[in-house]
Amino acid sequence: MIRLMTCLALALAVGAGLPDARAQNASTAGTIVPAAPITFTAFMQTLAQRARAEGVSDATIHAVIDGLTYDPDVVHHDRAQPGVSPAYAPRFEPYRRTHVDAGRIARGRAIYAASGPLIAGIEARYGVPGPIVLAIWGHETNFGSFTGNYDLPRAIASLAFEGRRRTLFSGEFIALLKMIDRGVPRAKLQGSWAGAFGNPQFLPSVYLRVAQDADGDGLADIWTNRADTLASIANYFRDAGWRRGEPWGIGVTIPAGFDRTAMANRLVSPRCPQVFMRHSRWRTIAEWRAAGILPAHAAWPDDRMQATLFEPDGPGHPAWLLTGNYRVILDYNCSNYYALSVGLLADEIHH
Ligand SMILES: [Ca+2]
Repeated sequence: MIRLMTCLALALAVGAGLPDARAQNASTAGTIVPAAPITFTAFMQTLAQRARAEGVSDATIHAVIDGLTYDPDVVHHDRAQPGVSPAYAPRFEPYRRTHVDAGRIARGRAIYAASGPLIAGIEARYGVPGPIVLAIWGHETNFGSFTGNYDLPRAIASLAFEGRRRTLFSGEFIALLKMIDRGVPRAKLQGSWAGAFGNPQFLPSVYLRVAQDADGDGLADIWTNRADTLASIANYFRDAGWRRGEPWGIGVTIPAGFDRTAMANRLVSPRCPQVFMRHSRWRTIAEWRAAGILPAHAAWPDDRMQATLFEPDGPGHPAWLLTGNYRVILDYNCSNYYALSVGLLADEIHH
């Protein structure tokens, strides 16, 4: 899923009647929300109006919005999301054990072996390695084992109405209506409480932007069709800047006495700062070699490639040099452990 880990959960009163105090707070923060309380039904009419202005058909608008109700369960989940604390960094190793596990590796390898021509075609067309695409599928839904059973229009409308991320989810609701206009059957629109759906857990706007109809039957079916699913993930990666033929990263060993302070990154990223602050500054592979770093298993990539050093569990534990392609995995889901574990699962599938 393209998880939208916005940071600080606001301390808000619970209740389905909503907006007032929250709308005021959001207004002062510059978010576009109505100043006065508004009912769910009235709010849906504002979305209907916007959808109509953006060219969504009346038939779709009525079919989805008429009778749609607010789902307090979705908002309950949203509020239970943990905030991100810079001081709290759990260890990577337990995460790796549960995400790069024997079951996922075996299933990934089996699909890889059984889908040779399909994966070769996708690699040629999009320039993204099949194992990376499979590792995303494995992480998002365990290869389609769990894709979510919330009704998407209801979940997304409820998140939009609730107001914490109203601008985001209002846009996603309109995108969802456009999906129906584009021919996606209403019955397909099931997903997570957070509005992500299908094998790759896309949000509606992502579906509209990158989903692919690889088998040519007229529907980009990321729910049940393997070719469409894999091509859609690969297209996401190509779109996000994956560089053909380059690795995501490489496991390395660090020499005794290595000066980590000299390599510390002092830039603060505007996007996902807590994720990027854990990486060193960028150096070429040649520079890392010159500093005495050695590959742990694989051969060195091209000397001119840029990479950052990441030691998730600190000195004396496994270390990786991460390339620009690692940043593309972070674009899919901005979490170091997710991205590292996707890369490591891909390596296992490729073996
Ligand atoms: Ca298709």
